[in-house]
Amino acid sequence: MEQTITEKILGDHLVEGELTPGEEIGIEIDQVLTQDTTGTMVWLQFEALEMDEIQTELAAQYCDHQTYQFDFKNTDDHRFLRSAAGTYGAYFSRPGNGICHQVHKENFAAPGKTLLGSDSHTPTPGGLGQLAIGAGGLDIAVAMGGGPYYVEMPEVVNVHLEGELPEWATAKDVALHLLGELTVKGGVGKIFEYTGPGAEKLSIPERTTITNLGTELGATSSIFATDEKTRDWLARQDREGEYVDLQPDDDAKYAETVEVDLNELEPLVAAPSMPDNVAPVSEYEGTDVEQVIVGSCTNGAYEDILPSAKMLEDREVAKQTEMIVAPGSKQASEMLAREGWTAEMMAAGVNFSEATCGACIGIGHVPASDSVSLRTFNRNFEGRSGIEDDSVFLCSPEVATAAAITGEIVDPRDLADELSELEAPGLEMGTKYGPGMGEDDSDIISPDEAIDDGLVKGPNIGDVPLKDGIDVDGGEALLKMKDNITTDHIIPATADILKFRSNIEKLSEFTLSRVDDTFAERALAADRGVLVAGENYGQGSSREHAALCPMYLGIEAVFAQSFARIHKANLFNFGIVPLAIDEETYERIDQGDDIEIVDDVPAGVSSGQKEFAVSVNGEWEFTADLDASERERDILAAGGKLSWVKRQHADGGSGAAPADD
Ligand code: MIC
Ligand code: SF4
Repeated sequence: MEQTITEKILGDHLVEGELTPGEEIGIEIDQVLTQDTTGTMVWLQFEALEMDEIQTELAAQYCDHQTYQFDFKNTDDHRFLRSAAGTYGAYFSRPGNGICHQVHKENFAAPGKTLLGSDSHTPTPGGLGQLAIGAGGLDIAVAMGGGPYYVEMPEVVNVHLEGELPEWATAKDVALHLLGELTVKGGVGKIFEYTGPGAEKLSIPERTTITNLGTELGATSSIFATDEKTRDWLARQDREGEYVDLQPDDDAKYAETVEVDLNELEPLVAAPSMPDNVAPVSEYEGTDVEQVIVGSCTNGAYEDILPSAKMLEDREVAKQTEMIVAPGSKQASEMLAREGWTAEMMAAGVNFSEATCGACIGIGHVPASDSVSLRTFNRNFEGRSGIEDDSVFLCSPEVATAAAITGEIVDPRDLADELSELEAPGLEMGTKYGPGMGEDDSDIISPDEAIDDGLVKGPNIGDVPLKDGIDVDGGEALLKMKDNITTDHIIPATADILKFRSNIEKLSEFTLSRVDDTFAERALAADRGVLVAGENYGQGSSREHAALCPMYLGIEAVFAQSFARIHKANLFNFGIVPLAIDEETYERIDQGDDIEIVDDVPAGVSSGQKEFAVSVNGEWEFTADLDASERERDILAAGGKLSWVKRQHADGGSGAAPADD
């Protein structure tokens, strides 16, 4: 049968199920990645599963989100992560070496392989033909132990690109255009496969910007075919041998096709505070800008920053504006520095940061109150920058730099008209990538180089809370929330809170504080309760803490109109029942209502019951749906995935070991 690229890679890795959209499949994972803010739980869970060695071909631990180490707790986390990587056999990328997606792309991403990562932007190396998926930490721990990864077989969508990007339009604008058209829910249950003559013209850094932003569409993953550009890019990283030719078959069947004519794209922005709030830059022209940041896992490559450097040559950052450049990796920083571009940018007034996520989640460079910040990042959820009423625009490095030069939002095409000598920088690939690559990289400690002296746990590294079985009958609707509640609302990632990622008891005090700062206290006092939400509950990051902390506070079920993919899996993994409700029911429920699930939930979960009768204040009833596979039901019945895997071990089952073909 004629196949898409996705079907080919999934077919090669399939250990359970069939490639029918909507059906659950189990796939073998070749590579895993984890980072500092989700990694501590991954390794604590790996330890709790009593694993002694990594079973995947490769595992890599990055220290990238909080590298400033403001607090010993962060430094303790990094030390623990290094000890875990050494103990169990993972590569360890030192703090400051760069953002996981960028560094993984440079060093390990390989076409045709599967990658599972405890970060939602794991699909980034899809631009190199790798099938990469983001998941919760517990799923990573199990995959690292050799267990298959289970996911609903997505629909494969063909994004057919025609034409060529005009001057000043960039790969970021391709992704923003799609977000504007399809919204942050548009990709749920889908993989986007980019094809057509327009796709062939894009370089690898441009492709990976697009696959990175596929996450904001809610997509399971995004992928490009491989070609000479892929081979050339791998060769630049000294990894040409890993090239694999990957093309969709001529008559491959896609669930739908989205056409994009690159010639028609123009510079765009995502206005505050959602990545799909997209408009042409010209709509906001003249808006004062106090801060500009270029970098992140979306636009942090050498090729993303070079246009900014070129635009700033012989120019200055406007006096009323601060410009920060935070490259995505040390490789990018080093290349810019060796070629003199860093000095040029510094002379123009740029504040150069180390290669870190930092500002993307409100760690450093928090915008001033009542100010506009333009960032080349992928998320502008309200409050994520570290200040509640923020006003963050997302855009390309070109649009960001044009604003830095003028101090206000300006269409770079208009600026070029005004400044006759300002030319569109276009794309220029680096000449020398390195110097350190792969195992020779001084900032990556290979499993062989590790000084393996067991796990080193500081006082902030807590235990993984375990739940045994489910005992769900409802409780007070402790919070009613709107559509598109992000995991940044559920567990913010700003510096003051992030340091408790390894200490669930403490972290849970901040649960849903961005929606209602009395929530955690009320939930603890109530002992048990439920949450109510609109569409796309839990969108955004993969952080399992957004399920773990509510579980710790006694949340038994979430009633929502729909759920984001990774978060729904995390709810199952921590024994919280995700129940779907319709809009009418959502409108009728009030915060504070007494929600009693009339049916016996443990029995219904185990017997495959799909609809559950629910009574509100003993006055009216509705039906809520449990859309779960048999495996997800077993996980719920066990009280969560950790207990489920442990039970399987005790029963002599396959546990985290791979299922037989
Ligand atoms: C994000 O961009 O929100 C993060 C921080 O990278 C998260 C991971 C986390 O919460 O630790 C993600 O995208 O999964
Ligand atoms: Fe880091 Fe931001 Fe990318 Fe998340 S989205 S991995 S915080 S740079």
